[in-house]
Amino acid sequence: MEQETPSAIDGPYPPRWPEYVNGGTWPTSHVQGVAVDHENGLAYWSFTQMLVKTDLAGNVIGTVEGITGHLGDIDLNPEDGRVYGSLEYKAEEAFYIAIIDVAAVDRIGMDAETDGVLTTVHLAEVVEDFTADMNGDGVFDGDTGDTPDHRYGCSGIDGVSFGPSFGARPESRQKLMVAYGVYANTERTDNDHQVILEYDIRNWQRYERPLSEADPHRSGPRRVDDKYFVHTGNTTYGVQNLEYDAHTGNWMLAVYPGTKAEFPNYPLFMVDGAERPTRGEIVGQPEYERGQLLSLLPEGQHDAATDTWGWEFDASYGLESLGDGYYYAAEGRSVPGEDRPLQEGEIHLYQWTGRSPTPFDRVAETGAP
Ligand SMILES: [Ca+2]
Ligand SMILES: [Ca+2]
Ligand SMILES: [Ca+2]
Repeated sequence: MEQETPSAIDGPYPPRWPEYVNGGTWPTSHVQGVAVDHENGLAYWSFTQMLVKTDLAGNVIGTVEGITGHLGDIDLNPEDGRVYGSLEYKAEEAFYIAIIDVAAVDRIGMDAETDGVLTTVHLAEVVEDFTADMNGDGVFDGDTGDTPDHRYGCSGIDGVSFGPSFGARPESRQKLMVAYGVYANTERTDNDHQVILEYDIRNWQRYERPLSEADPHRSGPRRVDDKYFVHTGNTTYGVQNLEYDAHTGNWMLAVYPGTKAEFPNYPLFMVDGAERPTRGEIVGQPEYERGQLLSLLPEGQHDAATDTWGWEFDASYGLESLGDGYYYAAEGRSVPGEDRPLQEGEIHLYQWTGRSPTPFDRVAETGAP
């Protein structure tokens, strides 16, 4: 009989993924996203102002620090081995995809601007929607949800994931999908969609520039390759984690639940990746508008009044599909530090069940903690 070897890391059973990985405690905001390098047994953690690289035992290999903006969700691009994450500078009206050459991250305390491991590509589409003066009073109200401004309620960007274009075959060219943040606001009807931008990044090298927080650059694609809308009801800051799951073929959208009483306000939504977008009305806009619409996977829980499908599972701090129906979901918390509270991040292993209302089972942890 053949023996399982430890290198069979993605074997279906028993799982070779550690049930638990600790990403450390850091003087930052909470963990925003996690990406795992399947081949090399590495994990990357976005801690809002810092990127942390660990092995799957939780040993810290290096960090990229000094980010004053908001580093959100991240994903690993299997084509070039680099980590791509959303990076916001709202006051400067600058929105980037940060691209981190993680192979070169080999020590704690590397600088995001000066150590040559991080480049940025600016997304003009986000600026247009974020800064839209929707009530036409000649004033853009800035970084607040308490306004009719910001088209679709756009607060910036957070969830990112590589995956096939919606309706395309799973093995087709991988696109970078970037989801909007959306302010919570119960007073308007034009903020009930998740908005996802699609980019083909094959030619992005010409746009990449070092990060300069003092002098934010605008180098990036002028136009988005495609733009999609998913009617979920308003959420609190939009898609926190976006993840394409090759095992089910679904796109997973983890959110902080919305606050509109008329919606079910689920924390997790799914879109069937095999389904083609349809062109139709983006409902609720101040003026009639059409766009590429995605529909929610008709599984899990259903709210008949709003025809909304969704699931019970909190993956707002991180969700990584490992393949073969295994996933890591992140948790984070404030812990006391010497001078100030620190943020601890960790990931736990889950297995797909597809059951409603919670489609994942946590894989039992054999050891501590
Ligand atoms: Ca205005
Ligand atoms: Ca986030
Ligand atoms: Ca992601």
